[in-house]
Amino acid sequence: MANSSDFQAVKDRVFADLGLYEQVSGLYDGQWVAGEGRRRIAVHSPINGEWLADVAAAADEDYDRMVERAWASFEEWSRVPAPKRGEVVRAIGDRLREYVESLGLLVTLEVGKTPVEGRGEVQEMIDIADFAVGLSRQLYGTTIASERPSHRLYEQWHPHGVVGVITAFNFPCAVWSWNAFIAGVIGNVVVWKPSPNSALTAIATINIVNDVLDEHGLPPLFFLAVDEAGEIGRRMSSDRSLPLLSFTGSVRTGREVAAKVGERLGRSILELGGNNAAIVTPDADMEIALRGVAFGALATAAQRCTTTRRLILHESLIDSFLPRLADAYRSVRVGSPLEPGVLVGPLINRSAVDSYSSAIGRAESTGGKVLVGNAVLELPGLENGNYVAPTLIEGLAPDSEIVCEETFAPILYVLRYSDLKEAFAIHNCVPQGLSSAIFSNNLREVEGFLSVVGSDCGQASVNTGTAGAEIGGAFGGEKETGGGRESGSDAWKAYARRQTVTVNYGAELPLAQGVTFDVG
Ligand code: UN1
Repeated sequence: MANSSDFQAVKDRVFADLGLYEQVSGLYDGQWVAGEGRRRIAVHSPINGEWLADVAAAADEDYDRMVERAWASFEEWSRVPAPKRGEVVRAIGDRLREYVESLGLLVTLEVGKTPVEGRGEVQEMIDIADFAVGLSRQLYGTTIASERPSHRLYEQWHPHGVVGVITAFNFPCAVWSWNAFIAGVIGNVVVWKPSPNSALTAIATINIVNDVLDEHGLPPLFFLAVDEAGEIGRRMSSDRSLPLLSFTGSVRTGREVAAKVGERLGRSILELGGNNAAIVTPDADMEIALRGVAFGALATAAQRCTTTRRLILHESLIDSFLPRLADAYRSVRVGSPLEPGVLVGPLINRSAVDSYSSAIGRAESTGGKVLVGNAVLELPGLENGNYVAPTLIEGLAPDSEIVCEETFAPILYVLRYSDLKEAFAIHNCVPQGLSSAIFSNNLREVEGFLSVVGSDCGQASVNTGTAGAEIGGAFGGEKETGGGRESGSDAWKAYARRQTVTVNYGAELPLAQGVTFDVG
C-alpha cells in the first residue's frame, strides 16, 4: 500500500464515506461556516506527505458568537432530563459504530496510526458513549444526616454550562469524546478546539454527531473551532464564560492554560505530559514483560502520553531481557500504517523528527549509548513521510535532563537497578506522573509498587504496559501531568458543580453549631 494510487484510493473511499471534502470548514458555530476569506490550514498525511485537504480556520472574531450560541443551546439542553440526554448519546454511539472503519482509517491517514489503532480510537469513543449512557441514570448525590431537627441536607450536581475542550493530535477524537459525552449527559454544551494536526478527524466526528442531533431535533451541542495560531485556545483559557476548560497537551502549554484559567478562578482539567516507566524484576514472566514493554514503548509510534519512555530493568536481566528487547526493536516493521504487518507508523511531522534526532544527540553527548536505532528513515515511496527507527539508549543517569523530559518519539531509555527501593526512587525521580507499570509475579514487589512509597503516578499497572488504559477508570496523572482526571469512575464530577442543599421543613429555625440569634 506504499504506492500513491492506493493511498489515493483509501483517501477517496474514506472522504466519500464521511462526507468530507478537500476544501472544508473548520468552524462549526451552530452551522458550518463557509471558508471564504479565512486562513487555510493545509493538512498533509504524515504517511507520505500527500496533501489531504485545506481546512478553513476559525478567526478570533468567530469566538464570541460561537460561545454565545453554545450558551443559548445550554438553556434548552440543561432542561432535558439526564436519562433523555443519555438516549441521545446512545444514538451517537450507535452511529459511531457505523463509522468504525472509515473514521478509523481517517485517523490513520491524518495522524498515521495503524488501522487497528485507528479503529481502537473510534471504539474508545463508543465505549465512553456506553459509559455515559449508564451514567445518565446514575448522577447520584449524597444525603447527609442533618444535625438539626426537621432539616434535610443533601448534594446535587448541576452542569457548569459551556465547557471548553482542547485536545492533542495523538488521540484526535477519543479524548474529545471522554470529555464531551460525559459533559453532555450532565447537561453541558461543549466547545472543542482540536489540534490543527488532526483537524479533519475532528470535522468528520462533529459531522457524524450533528446528524444525530438534527434527527433528534436538538440544538447544536458540540461546537468546533479549528485554529492554527493558538488564538482560539488563548481565548478559551481567559474566557470567564467557560467555567471549565479541559486541556490535553504539553506541560509547557498546560502551564500557560492553567495560569490563565487560574487567574480568572475558573476550573481546569489538565492532562499533560507523561514520562512513563516500566519496572521489570527478576520475578517477571519474561514473555509478558517483553510484549508489555514493546507495546507500551512502540504503539502509536510512541506518540501516546502513556508511552513507556523508561525501562527500569533489574541488573540481572541486562544480558537476557535486554538483548531480546533489542531484537524486537530491530525487527519491528516501521512504515506506512496502510501496509499489513507494520506496527510503527510515522511521526506526526518534521518537527517531531527533529525532536527525535535532537534528543538522541543530547543523550549521546551526556553519556548515553545507542543500542539500537538512531536513524531518520527514508522509505521507498514514502520519502515525504516522517519515519524514524525505534531507539534504545542505555547508560544515562536516571535523573539526567534528557531522561526527565518527554520526547514524543520512539526512544526508550534503559536504566538499571539493583534493589527495588532504588527502582522506585528512579521511577519517581522525573517531574511527570502519568502512567507506570511493574512486571513481576512477586506479591511483595507488586504491592510495594502499589503502596504509598511505590509508584507516584495516576495510573499504575501490574503485568501490563503503561499504555492502553480502559475507559472505565479515571484517567490522568500527578505532578507535572497536571492532576486532572477524565473518562470513567467518578471523573464525571469535574464536569458538574456540586450544590449542598439545606432544607428546613420544620416550624422553628434551629441554627447549626448550637448558635442562638434571637432578634426581637
Ligand atoms: C493520550 O495519549 O493522551 O491509555 C491518552 C492509553 C489511551 C489513552 C491515551 N487509552 O494509551
